[in-house]
Amino acid sequence: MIRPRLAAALWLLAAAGPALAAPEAVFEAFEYQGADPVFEPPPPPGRYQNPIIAGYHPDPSIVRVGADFYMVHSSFAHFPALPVYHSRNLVDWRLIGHVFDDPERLDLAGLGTSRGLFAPTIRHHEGRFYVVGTVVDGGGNFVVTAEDPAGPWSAPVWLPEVDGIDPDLFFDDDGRAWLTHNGPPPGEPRWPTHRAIWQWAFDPEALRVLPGSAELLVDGGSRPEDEPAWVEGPHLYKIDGRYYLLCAEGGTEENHSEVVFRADHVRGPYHPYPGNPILTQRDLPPDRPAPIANTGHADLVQTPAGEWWAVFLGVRPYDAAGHFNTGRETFLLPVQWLDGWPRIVAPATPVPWRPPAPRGLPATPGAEATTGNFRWRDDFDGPRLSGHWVWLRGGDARDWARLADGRLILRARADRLDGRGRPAFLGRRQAHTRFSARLTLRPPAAPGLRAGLAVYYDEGHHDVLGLRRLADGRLEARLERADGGPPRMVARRVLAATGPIELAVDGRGRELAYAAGAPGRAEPLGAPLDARALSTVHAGGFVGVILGPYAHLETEGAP
Ligand code: 6LW
Repeated sequence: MIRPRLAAALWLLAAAGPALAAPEAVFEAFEYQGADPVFEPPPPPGRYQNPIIAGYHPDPSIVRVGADFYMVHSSFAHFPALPVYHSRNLVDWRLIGHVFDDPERLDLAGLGTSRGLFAPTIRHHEGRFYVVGTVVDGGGNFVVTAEDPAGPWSAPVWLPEVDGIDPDLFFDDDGRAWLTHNGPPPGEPRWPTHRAIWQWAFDPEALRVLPGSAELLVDGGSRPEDEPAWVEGPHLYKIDGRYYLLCAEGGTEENHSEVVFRADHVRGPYHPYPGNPILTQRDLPPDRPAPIANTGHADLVQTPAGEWWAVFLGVRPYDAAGHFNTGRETFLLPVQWLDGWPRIVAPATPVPWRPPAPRGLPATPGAEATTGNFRWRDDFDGPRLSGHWVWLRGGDARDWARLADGRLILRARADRLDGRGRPAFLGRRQAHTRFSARLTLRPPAAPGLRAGLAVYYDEGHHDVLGLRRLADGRLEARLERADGGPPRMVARRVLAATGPIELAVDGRGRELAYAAGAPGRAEPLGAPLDARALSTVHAGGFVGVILGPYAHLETEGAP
């Protein structure tokens, strides 16, 4: 007989919650295979494939140090945050780390998926790497430094004086440094999307801006009389004795573009290039075949041989209405110089899919397949999680995820994908419009455990193909979709299999087809779903789809 006190203590222990008692889901492998027709066959020798990084990697910023190129990207509420890539030849890349991988140093709790880390800039000066960026709806603008861009990076130093987003750092040859960023215009905005570019003197030792040093560089954009939208994403360079200021303009959708200004002095006045924009695809018909669209937000880099190249973001829509689920990706093109002005793409000219590669550059050691129809498989047998897995809103994934004996074990959490918490979910980026992903897992046994595959755009837009035990012990596969509201059941089936189960999703442009069953014998679950529900055009925001294993602790009465 249990004495009342002990019984009460046991009850308290149980009621203390899921953290103690939460069941675990066991995943054996995840395999992803791209199948986009534009990537077939692979490019001929001497040419490279655009995008250079396929799948959501927007707002690229690039720096060269000696023979090495480093690139960073926005990552919003995904964590680890701000991926860092390395290359020697600009076309082959390897993920070497993240600017933020310590959950103690970045608070993303409660943020919308498309808030958090916007547009960083990476620069190098006297042996130190600097990244400046913005945590939107969080700490605002910050600077971090590192000796090695693979990390460790310092704790962020916040720049409370700096309003707005998209900070850039520029080290002049006279030893002075400047922080240039997007902010509100002086006075009342004259049109709803009226923004400005501001500049502060920056102290690279104290890591702060000089109080009172802010000056206005650009008010409104390249042709203010046209009321351009969202001048932002500034990057400043000194080339042949003159200052060049590149900015994104037009908004990050179909009117996106890049414009350039030039000045004889770092503080201006900055004059717009009469031939602006220097990059856009908005002047092309939306129903052109295999479009690359929404291009803008560029950063320039010079090779050791003196050639200039631009990295920028673009998207690959799968229909004439501009839908894409792969987010904004990173593209590369050479810069042409015309009368002392840089140009990335001539007017009304499509961004080429396979341009000639930069010449004379060495191979990238350990290069990964970051474009083309790559296959990516994780058997969960490494010592730690691959850096290509991300989770939502920071925190330490070791609280709920671990690797053991070649398996990934997720401790189920009550946090749901349609909330603003930290669900037990690991996602990798969807890098193709046509793709196939397969997740193998053990059938869950514990009551209340739902384990499966999530295809996630944001808290309002995602699919979950999950397994759970019914009260009678049978195993059910159930497909749910959230499209602007709580998730709704789309299809379900009782599975006869007793061993491991394969959950599959096949992307086919506008369709997402789900299947479940014994490995290699998964059968369709319901009719294919409309992929557009998980697109940026439909859902809004700045991210792309990520997909992978998910474990949820269902509470009484949950759908
Ligand atoms: C980024 C801005 C932009 O801060 O989109 O395309 C915003 N340009 O510069 C979010 O990525």
